[in-house]
Order: sequence, then structure tokens, then C-alpha cells
Amino acid sequence: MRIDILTIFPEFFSVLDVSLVGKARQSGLIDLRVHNLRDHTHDRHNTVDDTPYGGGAGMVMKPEPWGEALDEIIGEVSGGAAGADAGADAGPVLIFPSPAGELFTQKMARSLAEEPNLVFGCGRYEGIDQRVFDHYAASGRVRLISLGDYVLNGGEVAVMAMIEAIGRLIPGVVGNPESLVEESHEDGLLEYPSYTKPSSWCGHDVPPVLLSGNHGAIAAWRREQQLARTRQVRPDLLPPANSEE
Ligand code: JQB
Repeated sequence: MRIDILTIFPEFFSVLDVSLVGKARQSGLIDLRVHNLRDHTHDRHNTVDDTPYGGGAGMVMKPEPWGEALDEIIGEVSGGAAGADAGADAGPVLIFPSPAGELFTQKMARSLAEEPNLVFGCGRYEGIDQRVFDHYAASGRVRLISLGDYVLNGGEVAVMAMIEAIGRLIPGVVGNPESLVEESHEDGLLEYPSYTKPSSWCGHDVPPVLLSGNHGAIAAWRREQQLARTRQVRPDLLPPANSEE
């Protein structure tokens, strides 16, 4: 998978050199390129923002640097096929983190993990001029996505979270694919509690069932724990019929 990131803070993304995503980049499973939006400005001060039409607090990101940078990236990854004239190649998915976007979910991560090309646009200030979204929406592949219902200062941290969630679903990135299915949210429930050695620590014992060797009993206990936890902290994840149990 090729991933392009557009940002005024390219140094943020040095963390993507380490851990699972870093290994996936080294092994060639992920081709990740970070671009500085300011490289697409043409004034002495490399201006990327301006005051909002209609007034109000803060600054808004100007459309021209975005247009120039996105056209260049889209041209590179798909030979230009991202506009209304896209042929067999539908072009990259253009993802803009935004507090006004649809909520990022595991389901979304799964479908984005199947794309050959993702482009992430990181806004700052009060966000990006709306016409940038409208212009590229012609490709039908623009997504405004929110990490959650809280306010960040820009898209960078959200993009890192999304890339981690998407990256680990790319075949070969996570060593043991079985570890993908057992985790929270893949089955719609929170995960069960995990324990390792020693079997007793600071007066806290590992639940005896886990030492029993009875795989049926262990599976049943884990499922009970998942349901109890989900009922207690995330009842919204349970189907309505089960939520009152
Ligand atoms: C600028 C962002 C998020 C991108 C995600 C999430 O856009 C704004 N509007 C009002 C106040 C502050 C901002 C700052 N801002 C670009 C930008 C915030 C994403 C963002 C996000 N994804 N919260 N905030 N879950």
C-alpha cells in the first residue's frame, strides 16, 4: 500500500519509522511518503493560511497550496486518474481528518486497508477552505473522518492513529493474523482481560479457570468477561435485545 501524507509538520511523522508500521515500511509492505505543504507555496513567507471570509476567530488554510500538492501526488500514484475522468483506476482515497467528519471505525479501517493508495491531508488552524473538499469530491473518493468527539489542534495525530489502525490490517504487517480477530471491536465486544506469569503477583491471583487446561471453560469464561465488560462500560456496542440483560 502506498500512503501519502500532506502536512505543515512533516517532523510529526518520524514516529512512523518505529514499531509495526516502521517494520512494514522497511519490508516494503507500506510505501509511506510525507510531504510538506509549504513546498507548494510561492510567496516569501510560505503562507498556508489566511483570515476567514465572513469573519470570525482564527485562520483558514488557503486552497492553492492544497490544490498544487494534491494534483502532484494524485498524478504520481495514479497517472492522474482521480478526477471525473478516472478510468479503470479510481485514484487514491483522499482522507481529511476533521472534527466534522464521520466517526472512524474498525469497519472503516478494514475497508481502507484494501485500498492501494491513501492520501491523508492534515489541516491546522480552523481547518481547510471548503472548496478543496468540493473540488476533489468530483473523484467520489474524498472522506472527512473524525477520530472522536473531542477537539484536536490539527489532523496529524488523527492520521497517525488511522495509519496504525489501517496498517496492522494489511496482510503481512501483523505477524500472527489470528491476533487480529481476537481483539476488541473485531467481534463487536470489548476484549477479555489478559494475564501472564507469574500466576500470583502482589496477592493478586490469575483466575483459576485460565490454569485449568479446560479450553471449553476458558472460552466460555472469556466470552462472559467480554459481555460483562461491554455491558458495564460500552452498552452502546451491544445489540438492543441484549442491552437490558
Ligand atoms: C484543524 C482539526 C481535527 C483536523 C479529527 C478530531 O478544525 C478545527 N475546528 C475547530 C477547532 C479546531 C480545529 C482544528 N483542526 C484541522 C483539524 C481538528 C482534525 C480533529 C479531529 N480527525 N478532533 N479534532 N477528532
